[in-house]
Amino acid sequence: MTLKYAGIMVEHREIELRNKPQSMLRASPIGTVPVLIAGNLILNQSLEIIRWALQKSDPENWGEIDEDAAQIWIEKNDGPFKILLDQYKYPNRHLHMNQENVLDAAITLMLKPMDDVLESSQYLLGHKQSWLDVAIFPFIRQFSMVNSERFDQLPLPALKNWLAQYLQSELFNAIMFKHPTWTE
Ligand SMILES: N[C@@H](CCC(=O)N[C@@H](CS)C(=O)NCC(=O)O)C(=O)O
Repeated sequence: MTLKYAGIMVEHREIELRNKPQSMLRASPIGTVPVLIAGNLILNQSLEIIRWALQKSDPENWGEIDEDAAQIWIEKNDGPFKILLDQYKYPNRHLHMNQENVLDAAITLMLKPMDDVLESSQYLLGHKQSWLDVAIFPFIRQFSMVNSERFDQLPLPALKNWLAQYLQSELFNAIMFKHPTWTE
């Protein structure tokens, strides 16, 4: 979404995680996606890609934010919330976990604090959207999709509005479509 926002053209190579192309592993041996290759530069962390794109072009100042506040959300998201998201998404891999307990933990850790913030400001860091909203949105989207009926019942109106706004956004819909798998 940030690449699109910044107007950066990329050749998108969709891969299968079970069948990673050698050229991808040569460029980025850690084998995670996304990977961005721009000449000699290879970035394999989403946040690095976001920052790189914003350095090139940031028409609505997504990068003008309180970095410390953003970092607190990112650490919570990428750390404990990601663990809960995986437990919630893949209950078969976590047979000892109870789904409702995982949901409760995710609400307490992340979803309710986000709802509280979004109750008083339209975006996570105030009245203006920033890269932070766009970075965290896909994780909340994934969480909401695990059991959408259950998610709909949760008393988190501001979070749901924020999520719906991104789901309906031109930006998301411009990039979210199925790409054919790229082959070497
Ligand atoms: N910190 C990395 C995490 C990337 C990551 O873990 N990506 C997952 C997919 S969402 C992946 O590629 N996993 C490797 C695999 O499943 O083989 C980032 O922010 O880009």
